[in-house]
Amino acid sequence: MSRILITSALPYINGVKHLGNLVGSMLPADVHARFRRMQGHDVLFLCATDESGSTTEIAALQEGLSAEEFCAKWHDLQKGHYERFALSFDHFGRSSSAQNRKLTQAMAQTLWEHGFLEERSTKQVYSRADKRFLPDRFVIGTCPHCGYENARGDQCENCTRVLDPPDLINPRSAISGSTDLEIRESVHLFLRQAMFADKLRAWIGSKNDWPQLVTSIALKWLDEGLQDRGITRDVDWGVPVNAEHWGANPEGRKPNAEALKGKVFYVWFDAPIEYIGATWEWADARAQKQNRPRADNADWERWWRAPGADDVTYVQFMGKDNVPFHTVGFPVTLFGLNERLDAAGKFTNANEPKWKLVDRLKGFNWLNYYGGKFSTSQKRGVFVDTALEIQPADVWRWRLMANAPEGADSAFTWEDFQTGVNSDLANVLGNFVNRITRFGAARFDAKVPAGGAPGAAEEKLFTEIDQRLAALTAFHEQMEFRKAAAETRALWVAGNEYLQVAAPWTAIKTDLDAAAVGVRTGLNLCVLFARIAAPFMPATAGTILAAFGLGAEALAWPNRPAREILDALAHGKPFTPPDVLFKKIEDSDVSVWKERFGGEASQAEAEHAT
Ligand code: B3M
Ligand code: ZN
Repeated sequence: MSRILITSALPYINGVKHLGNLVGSMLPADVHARFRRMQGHDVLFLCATDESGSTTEIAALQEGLSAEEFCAKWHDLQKGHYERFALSFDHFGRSSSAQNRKLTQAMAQTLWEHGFLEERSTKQVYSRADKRFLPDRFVIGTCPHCGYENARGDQCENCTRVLDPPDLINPRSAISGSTDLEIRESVHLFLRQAMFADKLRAWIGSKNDWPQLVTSIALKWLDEGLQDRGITRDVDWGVPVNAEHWGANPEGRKPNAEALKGKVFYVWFDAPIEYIGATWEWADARAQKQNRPRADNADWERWWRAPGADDVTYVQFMGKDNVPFHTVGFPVTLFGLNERLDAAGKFTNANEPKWKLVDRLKGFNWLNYYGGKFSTSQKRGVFVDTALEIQPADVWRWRLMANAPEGADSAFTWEDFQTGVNSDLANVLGNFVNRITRFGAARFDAKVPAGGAPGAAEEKLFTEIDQRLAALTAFHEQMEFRKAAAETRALWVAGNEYLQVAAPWTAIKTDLDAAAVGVRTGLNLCVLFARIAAPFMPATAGTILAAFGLGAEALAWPNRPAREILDALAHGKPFTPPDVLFKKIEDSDVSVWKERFGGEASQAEAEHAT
């Protein structure tokens, strides 16, 4: 047993997330967390809403709420959505928490004192019409790299390049649409990323289990020449810069607190720190349950700081656009806390407990809706609230993970959804459980039959199950989710094939012992199938186990030989056939849903969707 820290990229606070957001980080992180818990590891699984930044301010303006009100409202709504999707976070925090504010400010101070922050006078876009600076997403224009016309000032959604608002061609205000803009000078703090290029390259080079998608994005950033990044902004909403408390840097200079007054940290500076902030929030919440006012620092530092955290494996999940911030931005923050510049400007060890960096990083491509993007504005595609109005969470979880955009972008279509759900769930898993439990109830008095001994059909089954379980375990450990789903299904199929051969319904006419072995093996297969389904479909797993009087304690990952697994239920143990597990999706459902959520988009629509 080891300790595993799992984080999912933090969803932006604004609005309801779509299924592509879900399958690109939170859902696979949950599947992995559940799998690791079942293996008996000590898992801490965290997420939070990402609340700082221009996106929040813009969305709050549109809803006529203050940023605080907006965040409070949407945090609760999002938390509810994820609970209904059975995402098993140990804590779902907020990047605006007091804990994260303290951490962000303290870390910035340390980075300054270690010599890794610099003040620079910068050119910012100022809107005369809006009477304010327009950082990041407050400016929209044409991407100078790929020509995409709706690029936002912080990052081009089309080519994923990181931008600076003055880079945009034909800029306009995202608040008013005004093009009456000017460039003004403003002092900002810059994180001196460029000097970490060699350290980053060596660190990334040491990660030989990272997927190629992740490594190539990270190296592309380094190859393009790492830029220092501005980590402060001229806006009101966010973590305030409190430079008046900071000490001198290695050159003996204090920051110009006056010039930095009223600014906040950039969202991508404080958001990853919330992974640590959420750990602190979790520790505080737990302390309160134990009637302590707050946690000791050691309670959360044991997940993050050496030497206490040396046995922790830290795994991050995210969509591909987030990869640079996790392979370059956040690691530089942590490097900069762990080391310092000496007076001569050389790296030296900072004599503090070291912060832990990510060990394994899983990135995802995009899930598209038919040929185009999911689009909030055009109401195309399925969002996490409405999805649950038409199908249970487990069905979505299964289908999304079986079709996860892992090696490449993938597309959601209602036709695939129907085929996948009907064949994998209704016909294969659902039908198996239904058939064997009903037959067993009718002919063996709803008790696990005794009698008989495994024969040739069972021996063949044991061999196949042993091989496939080993493969499935490895796929989960490697976080190869499509392969894990395919192998899970292959195990269910193997069970169906076995029942065809063992055919207890035929055997019972001539050989009661053979029928007993077939039913007993089949019932034990139900339990096994529930356990391997559990990371994907926790509710269904619970329903199947409950049919055998088993609770959550039975949710251990199967790691014994099939011969034992498939004779584990006590002979004579009563069971109750569950109701039909999955309802078939009809063609008529598909037409209704296509009408409601949109179907194949025209080329023009697909190109303009955002
Ligand atoms: N909120 C971006 C996103 O949801 C961002 C992730 C932050 S992770 C620290 O795509
Ligand atoms: Zn672009």
